[in-house]
Amino acid sequence: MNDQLKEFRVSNDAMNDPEELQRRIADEGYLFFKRLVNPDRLWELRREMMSMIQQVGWLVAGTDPMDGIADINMRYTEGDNEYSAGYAEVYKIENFHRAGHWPEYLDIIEKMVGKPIMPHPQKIARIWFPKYTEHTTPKHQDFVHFQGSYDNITCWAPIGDCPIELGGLAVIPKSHKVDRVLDHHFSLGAGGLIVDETEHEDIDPVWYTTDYEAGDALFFPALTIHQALPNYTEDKLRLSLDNRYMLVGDNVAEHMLTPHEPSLLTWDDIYPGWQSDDLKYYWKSYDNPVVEKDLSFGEKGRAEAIEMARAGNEHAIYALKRGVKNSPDTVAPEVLALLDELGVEV
Ligand SMILES: O=C(O)CCC(=O)C(=O)O
Ligand SMILES: [Fe+2]
Repeated sequence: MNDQLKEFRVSNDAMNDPEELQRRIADEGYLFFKRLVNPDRLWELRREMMSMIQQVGWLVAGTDPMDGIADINMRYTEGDNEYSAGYAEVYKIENFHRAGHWPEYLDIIEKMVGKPIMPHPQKIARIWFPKYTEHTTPKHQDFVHFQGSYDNITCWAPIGDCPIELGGLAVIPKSHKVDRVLDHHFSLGAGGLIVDETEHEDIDPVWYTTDYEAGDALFFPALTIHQALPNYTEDKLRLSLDNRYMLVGDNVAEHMLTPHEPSLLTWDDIYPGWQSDDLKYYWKSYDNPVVEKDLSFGEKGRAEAIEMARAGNEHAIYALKRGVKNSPDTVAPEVLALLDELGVEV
């Protein structure tokens, strides 16, 4: 393990002790379990998802999809139209959505929160290309993206093994104790927002992670600071799940009732190939209050990107160019004028 990274505490010893789990997550701001789910189920899901990823052309043809050998001429990420095209095919896979409802996850989350929960309809898969590290998910608190309630729980799980060099998730224990949403700033990485934990004296900026194995799962509440580690492998894709769970009766932000945005899909695009109906629109039988998405976090990041681009920041210029390329119809005239002024070809 990298010198600066510490190893997670494993909480399997407390799996059947809800009070102890509640104490630990309240104190540490995360819970990590080894082999919470039978690894075979993850390997099966990996086969299905990686086979699709190979079909969309992102894995080297003729290699075993289980090895996840990326064609690195095709490095795409969230925000690229090319990413959306491939991700949409993966996003339609029924078993990928079903994984967010596996009883192993639901049972342990109910124990750690001590109340009934509902999985958010918006499931997320991360398909991370090697050596594309400028786009890695930066340090953040999930609330800025998923909103609704501080009590939401994120579950992050690799689909297969995920040693540190493949870029798994790392957290700062106890960082949730800041008990507020910290200022986030523009970042080129996934989600587009980064927090600087060193600006806050009440946070001890020590990062914890592990060499994840198939079946392992990490859980944390919406204020815990975390990031993905860079995928430094030569040629391997990192494939993982990140799903969110809410207390029944809590607020849910409206965008969490829709498919993950980079897929550019609606539920009606997703459902036709499914074998079973039980998960289709399942959330409609709950009456959780739906609240509007707070756009201020993203708007602040975009405003900063414009300022930083004006000052010559390469990441900000890249992000603005990407916006123009992928959503030419919605791009602000101010952005076009700025890129023109900077002499940037789009
Ligand atoms: O896997 C990633 O790159 C980001 C995941 C993340 O931020 C999360 O699970 O909340
Ligand atoms: Fe996150």
